[in-house]
Amino acid sequence: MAPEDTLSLPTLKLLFVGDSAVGKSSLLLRFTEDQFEPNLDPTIGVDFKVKQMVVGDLPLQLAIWDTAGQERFRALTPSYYRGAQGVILVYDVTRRETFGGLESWLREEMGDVMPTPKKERML
Ligand SMILES: Nc1nc2c(ncn2[C@@H]2O[C@H](COP(=O)(O)OP(=O)(O)O)[C@@H](O)[C@H]2O)c(=O)[nH]1
Ligand SMILES: [Mg+2]
Repeated sequence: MAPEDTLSLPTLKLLFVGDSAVGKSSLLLRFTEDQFEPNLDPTIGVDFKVKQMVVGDLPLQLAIWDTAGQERFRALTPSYYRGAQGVILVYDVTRRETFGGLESWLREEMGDVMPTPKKERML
């Protein structure tokens, strides 16, 4: 797809949310560039990465937002959540507490911005 064609694509904002070091930035890098960087700096999150997809017959653009270590302090800002169409909750299958932590991410952090989330289990 030529870059000028992507400007008019519907764009969905998705966010990664979850405890530190569960693999959010790695998932984003894998999904957008099909790469794995074993020594990814925990504080180097990007604002967002863009990926074009076709879902059914509909071409669209995903803007996927990542944190830059602020999750350590549970201090994601309203601008991070604002306008998001979806949230990807991430946990580490080898650390059970990171799964338990998702409940409080949903309730305490996102309760105000997304009062009635529609949950879709992906994995
Ligand atoms: N074994 C394993 N390690 C991973 C996987 N994904 C990420 N990691 C490692 O887990 C650590 C945290 O990953 P990172 O993407 O920085 O997590 P974030 O803090 O949630 O963004 C890094 O050392 C990664 O290399 C995975 O699927 N398997
Ligand atoms: Mg990260």
